[in-house]
Amino acid sequence: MFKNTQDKQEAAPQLKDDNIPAHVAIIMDGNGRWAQKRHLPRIAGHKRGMETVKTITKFASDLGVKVLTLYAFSTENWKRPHDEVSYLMGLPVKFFNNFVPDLVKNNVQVRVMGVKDQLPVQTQKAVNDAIKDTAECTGMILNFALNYGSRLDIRLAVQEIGRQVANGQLDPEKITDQTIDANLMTGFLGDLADPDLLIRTSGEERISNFLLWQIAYSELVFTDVLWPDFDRSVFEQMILEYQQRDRRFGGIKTGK
Ligand code: V07
Repeated sequence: MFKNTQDKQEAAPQLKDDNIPAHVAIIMDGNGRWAQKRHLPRIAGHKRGMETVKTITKFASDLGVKVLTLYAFSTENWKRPHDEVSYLMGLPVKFFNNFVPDLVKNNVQVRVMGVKDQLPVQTQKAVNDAIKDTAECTGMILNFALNYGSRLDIRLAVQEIGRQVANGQLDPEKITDQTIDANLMTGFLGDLADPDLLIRTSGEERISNFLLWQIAYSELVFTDVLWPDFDRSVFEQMILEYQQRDRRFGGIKTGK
């Protein structure tokens, strides 16, 4: 009913804790716009955006979200100005230095999906260290999509399946949705691979090559709030919106 969730902020939301989306994916848009509005360089927005990652990670984990997938850098983002790209590539390093001890305290496990070998070596190291240092954590998975694109994800899966068919290891007639699920970059998430809720901030209402296969039945929720301004109360509003939707997966209501 309300598109702009800010309209609803005065009413204290009543979140139902038995219907928290297990997998939430977020397109963290609006960092550059947030900075430009303040006559700051775009990178100042990315810096603030990383603070938001910290707040929202803690909040999602406290709510009982099991997987939080964040679109940190797309395969198209290399087209941005060189200085911006190099600043962005430094963020996983900053993240590792400043946030990882807190994640361990909160039992949050870091995972990264995307093509890692095209990243600068220091970025790769920070990513691998964050994964390694949180590997024993058993709580929420904080899954960064980094140098990720969904068509690339699908193409790589098709190539792998094609190789198995060509080897004679796989009968093409036996290819199922599960075969495809298992070969996508979200395969390690098993039953949790498909987001229940996809959020995009900053007023754009596009998917922009994010998780195309995986969002087949996701609830899509958009907000005008820019990512650096996104906070607990906005996130709560988005989950409330999710809880008010009637999820049917193409069938009819099952009484849940
Ligand atoms: C990035 C901060 C959030 C706003 C959106 C874009 C900028 C966290 C990471 C990250 C990625 C992998 C990892 C640890 C941290 C990150 C990039 C940009 C490129 F293992 N935030 N963040 N990476 N932004």
